[in-house]
Amino acid sequence: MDETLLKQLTHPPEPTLIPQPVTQSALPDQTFTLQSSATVGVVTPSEALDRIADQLVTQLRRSTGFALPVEPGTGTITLSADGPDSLGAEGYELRVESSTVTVTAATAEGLFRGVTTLRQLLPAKAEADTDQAGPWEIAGTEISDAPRYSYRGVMLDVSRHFFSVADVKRFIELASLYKLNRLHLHLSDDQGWRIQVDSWQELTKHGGSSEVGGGPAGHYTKADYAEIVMYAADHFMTVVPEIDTPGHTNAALSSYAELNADGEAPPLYTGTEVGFSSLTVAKDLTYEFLDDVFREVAEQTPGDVIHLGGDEAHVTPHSDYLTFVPKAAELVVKHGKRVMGWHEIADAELPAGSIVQYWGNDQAKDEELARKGVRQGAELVMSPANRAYLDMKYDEDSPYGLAWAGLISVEKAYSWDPATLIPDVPESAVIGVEAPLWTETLDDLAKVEFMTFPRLPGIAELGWSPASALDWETYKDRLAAQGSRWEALGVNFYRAPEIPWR
Ligand code: TNX
Repeated sequence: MDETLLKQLTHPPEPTLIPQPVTQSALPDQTFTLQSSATVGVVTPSEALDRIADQLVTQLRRSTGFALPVEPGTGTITLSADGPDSLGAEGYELRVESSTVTVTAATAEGLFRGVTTLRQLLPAKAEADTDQAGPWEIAGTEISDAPRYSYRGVMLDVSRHFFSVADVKRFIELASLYKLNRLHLHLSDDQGWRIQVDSWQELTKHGGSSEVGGGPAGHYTKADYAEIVMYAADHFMTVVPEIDTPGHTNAALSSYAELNADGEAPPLYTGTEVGFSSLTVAKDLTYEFLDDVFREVAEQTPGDVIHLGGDEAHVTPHSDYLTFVPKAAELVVKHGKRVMGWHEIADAELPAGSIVQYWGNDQAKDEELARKGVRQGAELVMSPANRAYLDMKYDEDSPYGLAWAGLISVEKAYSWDPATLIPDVPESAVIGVEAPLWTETLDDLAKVEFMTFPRLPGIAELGWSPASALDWETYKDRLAAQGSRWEALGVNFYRAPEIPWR
């Protein structure tokens, strides 16, 4: 038999990683096979490293049935966070040889990213939760990797429809498989208030009782939120909580009559219109309210950012809006956090260290607001609605989703460069990307998964991989290989016809 053909037949298929690593080369004559006798070694164990090892073996024990003991020092698979600082906070090196696998990083976070890569190198059935037959082969390879951007996020709107802690945890698990590191939770909107605030208890008692379509709704207690924050941290994702202001506030206004200009509480709202509500900019109580809310949210949030919304304040007079944003922002800063907001906030004066989230649709006025933010010294996170919005339909036949920003195919979601999308923005101003998932039309996790997969991995790659690695033709082949992983994980993904699924 011809030698290359023999090699193709005996060698496992080429690795198909998402996001594409910075460098990867094959070690052609080496194939690693995970055996029942394998061990996982942790060099210089610590709580964080032990947890990473534990997450890995917990999954691999399920699918392989192997014992996979975790031991200090080197093992068949060795995890080390003693690597050089030159790898950066999230960088790692991974080497797969005939008899060993080594993942090296400078930090626990970097090690976690490397282990994420290792999981993708294993056969897809390694992600299953029941015993599978081997062999568990990985083609020899050498990888050196680090992210392009520090902010790689996904947003879940838990206000329009409420999602349980278990749902959010599953969402975290799936997002972290693609090296995302921020979970933005849209915790309040017209349709529902979702986070407990002890000093304003009606927010959840009353304001948490509604959602789009009048379904069961709900809210997170402080214990629930702490559980989400910790689970995210265990997956090296930082929670960015959003309290949307001054618009998108009907649930709060309905909970407290005194927050309204006329002192009358509007009814709860279960529709899907936007832009009809506003906090009362001239009332002192508005800022006492936000002081309490931001303080309690800040206390429970280890991350350094609070998102104050700021979008679509259509019934707030613009001069009021320009008064409101700096005052609200000052309260966020007072409680020790950086301000993040949708790009409308850039028209107002922003405190140092602010982050502007661009959600425009190629319109000049939105791009100009992003530039105005940058001129003030703000950093930019890119969430262009016509590319990164996971709630837009894929095509006309999509069973749910919206279409106001257009139809977003898998190719369209992937084919843009965060650094150059907005003209005349210096590259250094862009700190990353985020894919928002609004849930007006999504009332369960299966629908959330359908809109998220397969588009989210593309946004994750835009956030991680170097611009030179971004290429739709090769990406769609790599994406095709993820399908069997999602089958093993039970993900309800959309089998988009543009992807050559295997
Ligand atoms: C616009 S994007 C909104 C949300 C909607 C979304 C639906 C943004 C900052 N505001 O209130 O849910 O469109 O796609």
